Amino acid sequence: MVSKKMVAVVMGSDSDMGVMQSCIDQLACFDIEPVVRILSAHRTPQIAADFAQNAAQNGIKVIIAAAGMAAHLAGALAARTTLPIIGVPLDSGAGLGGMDALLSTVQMPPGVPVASMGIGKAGAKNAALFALQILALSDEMLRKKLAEFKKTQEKKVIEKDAAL
Ligand code: RP5
Repeated sequence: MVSKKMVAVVMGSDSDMGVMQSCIDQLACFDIEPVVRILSAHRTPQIAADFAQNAAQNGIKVIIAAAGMAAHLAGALAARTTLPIIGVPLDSGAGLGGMDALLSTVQMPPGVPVASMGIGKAGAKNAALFALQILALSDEMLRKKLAEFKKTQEKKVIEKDAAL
């Protein structure tokens, strides 16, 4: 049985919330209310480290970590826990389109994996779905809900195609 606080959604700044709300909303569609925190690898390094170190014993199973610019948050958390870390690189408006954050998130050294999603809102939504898929490995009800989600998504595209 999935409990509501099994997923954490952390982000480097409150300015990231606009995009990360779509991750939180997607989790809510599956009755998951995540632990949401603003933690920064650079501005609050010790608090971020403590969060990662204590996450498993606090009942968290998956951590979604979003950040822009030199996005070290996902990697910094991954260094301190064996929980799966899903990274969401964000476009901070620095003129690089989020490529700065993408490379900072995805190019982890061997031994410290981060599952990086794509940049921005699509990545935020996919992070939620990926977290749900991890939880669904040990939750049959959740697996069924995810299968229904895919069917509904397929139906919507078919209807749009038919309406052309
Ligand atoms: C990153 O720097 C944050 O994740 C955010 O995307 C970016 C800019 O932060 P603010 O200056 O808006 O707080 O650490």
